[in-house]
Amino acid sequence: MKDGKLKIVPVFEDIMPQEYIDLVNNGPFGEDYGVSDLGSFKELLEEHPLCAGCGLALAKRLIAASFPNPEDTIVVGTTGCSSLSFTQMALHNIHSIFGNQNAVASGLKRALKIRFPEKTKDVVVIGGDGGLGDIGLGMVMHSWFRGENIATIMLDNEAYANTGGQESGMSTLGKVLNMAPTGKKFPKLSLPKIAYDSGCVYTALVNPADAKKLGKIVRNAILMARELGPTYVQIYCPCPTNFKFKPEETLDKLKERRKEDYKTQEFISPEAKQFIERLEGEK
Ligand SMILES: Cc1ncc(C[n+]2csc(CCOP(=O)(O)OP(=O)(O)O)c2C)c(N)n1
Ligand code: SF4
Ligand SMILES: [Mg+2]
Repeated sequence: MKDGKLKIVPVFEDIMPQEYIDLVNNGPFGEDYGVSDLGSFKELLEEHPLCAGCGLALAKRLIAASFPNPEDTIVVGTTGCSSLSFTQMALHNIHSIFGNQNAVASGLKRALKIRFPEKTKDVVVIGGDGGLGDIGLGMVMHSWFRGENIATIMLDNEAYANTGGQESGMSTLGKVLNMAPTGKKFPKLSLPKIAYDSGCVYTALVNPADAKKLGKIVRNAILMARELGPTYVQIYCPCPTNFKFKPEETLDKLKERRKEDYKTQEFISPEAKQFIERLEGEK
């Protein structure tokens, strides 16, 4: 461990897999680490439970490489495939009941500010489209209305993947899924725009084919959430299992959608613009 901030609890030392020990010893903690450094250690242990070719695994690796301060970051997840691999990453993680994530994150952030006034602790929600865009949408939006200092990241696989493929608000118009045999009857929600209108100072739609851009967006969203207010990032995560394509085709799917409706796009408020200019000026 480089700076001693993240440690394996001594009684577990002799039963932890070597891969996890390597992650804690050689991970990004206390280092200036980014997407370009991916591959210098395993951000996500190989024995994770996500399917081969899962877009969530790719997005999570990129996100983990982009945290500005991983040792002082707490991820709040919620039920679904999106939450399955947090324990295979060296991240502080809370699992909340389905849909409650932004309420839990709001309370946690407020408590951390009181408990550690001299330190910066980032609270980042990472959840699926069903948890964030449907069932938890009320709590998500109220955290934005209240101006909570949290970043919210949606891993958008455009379906309820973990329960076998029901449509979500984020599924595209007409999409037929295992448990949506007649096709989606209304269009995909424009959540980045809704988030912007609901008080987020910065929102973005991200295609992981633009990996470096994803890194920058996630980092900026977390830094802005600290100082300015809520931020929202929506990342496309293709699901081979429910959308019935081969695991090795995931990158092709990303590139196809980048040409269509899933281009990386930012919605930047004037204060966020000033903030980004300040950050770039400090480099
Ligand atoms: C309160 C509640 N309602 C429903 C469920 C059943 N459930 C578990 S995962 C899931 C779908 C998750 O979809 P999404 O948030 O998009 O995550 P994904 O699995 O696609 O990553 C549902 C409906 C639950 N666990 N708890
Ligand atoms: S069902 Fe889809 S989203 Fe869930 S782990 Fe498998 S590929 Fe990933
Ligand atoms: Mg989903």
